[in-house]
Amino acid sequence: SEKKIYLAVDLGGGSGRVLAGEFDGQRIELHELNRFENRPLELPDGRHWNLTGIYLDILDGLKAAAKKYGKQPISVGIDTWGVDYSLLDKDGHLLGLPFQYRDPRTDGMMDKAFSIIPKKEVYEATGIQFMAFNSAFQLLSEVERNSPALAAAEDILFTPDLLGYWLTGNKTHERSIASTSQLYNPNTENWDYSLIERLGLPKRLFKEISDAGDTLGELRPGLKQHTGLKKLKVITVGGHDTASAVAAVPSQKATPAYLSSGTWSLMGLELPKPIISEQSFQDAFTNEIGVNGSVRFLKNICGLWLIQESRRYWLDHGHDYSYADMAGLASKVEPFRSLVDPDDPRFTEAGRMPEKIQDFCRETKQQVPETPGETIRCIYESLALRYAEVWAKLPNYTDEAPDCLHIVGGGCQDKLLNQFTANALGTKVLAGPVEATGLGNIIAQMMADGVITTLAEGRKIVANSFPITTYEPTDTAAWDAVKERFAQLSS
Ligand code: LRH
Repeated sequence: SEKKIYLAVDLGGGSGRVLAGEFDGQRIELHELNRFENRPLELPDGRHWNLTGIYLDILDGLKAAAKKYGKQPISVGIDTWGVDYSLLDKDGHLLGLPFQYRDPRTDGMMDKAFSIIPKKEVYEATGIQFMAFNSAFQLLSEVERNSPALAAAEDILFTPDLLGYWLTGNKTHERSIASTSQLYNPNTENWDYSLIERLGLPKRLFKEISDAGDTLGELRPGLKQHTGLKKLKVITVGGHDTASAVAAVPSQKATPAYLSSGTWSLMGLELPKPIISEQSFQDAFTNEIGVNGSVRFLKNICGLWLIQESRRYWLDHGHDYSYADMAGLASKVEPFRSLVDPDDPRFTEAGRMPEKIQDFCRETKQQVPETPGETIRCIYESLALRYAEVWAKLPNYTDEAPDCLHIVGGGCQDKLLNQFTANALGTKVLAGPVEATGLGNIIAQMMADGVITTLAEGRKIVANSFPITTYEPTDTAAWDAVKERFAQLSS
């Protein structure tokens, strides 16, 4: 019988891709139709996303789909990084290029927000970990500077919603991406209008929320012509990339433990209901919404951003290291020479990464990493130790204490980091699939198409379709011995 073809647009902070998933009734095979860099735009007014360029890259991917599959593709879904949004006027015109979450316009905005509404209350309403770049604080910065765009706006569309609008002409807020805003209440399952009003944000922007699996619309007629696709449904999927990644975690457990590894490391549990408690507040856990109504109870950890930015720095200084080169250099360095707190705020901003790591080590009276190998080893070990800290807290939030960690996403190709993670956790690590985000995007479309009915079925198909590599912990005593030293760094 004919295969069913689903298309996935998956945009990460560093790169984007358009994928085709071919489903033969048992297994999914993935094909890459287009892959492109997502390069930040530095303009006089700040850091933006080049979304119109990305839109053209997406159309190129759709063209490639038409060429490869003719009339076959059933639908497409779009997922992107979280929190960023675009403002549109009453006629659907874009009011300026969207800002990037790493733009410093949010400096001081959390404190400003907490002077209006106590921190604890914001957490009780949203269950979201406080990150300076959450949409709530980006929007507050627009209020503070009397942004003309905000005054003229009739709609706010998060990145996957904006691209969906450009493809179909229809606007929506998809739930998983809405939940990254820190304006969504996971208990009432709606926008928190009281929070929105108290922050002085225009209530009119926040409209009806749709769910993964809903149909957004058909590809606009002009785009059918342009791409050569005769028909194509656009489905709202887990629009937040992390929601899509978690949807494809190849586990059959009720509350699987995962690490979605890319620019960020998102580590946590999938839970049936939000947990917003004194303890989750103290531990700073987030409750984002998953596909199929689940809750992604997780922590944002600064992830491979540390590596990506170091690589970019060395490239600017004339050295082009591949990821394999970097792992090779790191493996030759003596263990636990220098450690950093990966979540130290200085690392969030772009630039000077190896120098900032040196500064941190100097200030904390450690050996200062001088070579790329020493720097990379420091990053890997520090990340693994941070994962272990978060891991240790997870059993407090589930009856089914996790006995293995699934690492999914691009970062799971990093064998040395996988092994370090198993060692630091003292637990088995299962690595794969690499393209979990694209697969979770496709699973939501398969549910919309009626070929599967539950997430569990989708996960089984993923597990049957892609290799998973197991890492058993080794050397755990040596890792346990540095945990105290590491804990001192993050106070
Ligand atoms: C990962 C991610 C993460 C968000 C961050 C802004 O790509 O979506 O879940 O917190 O980007």
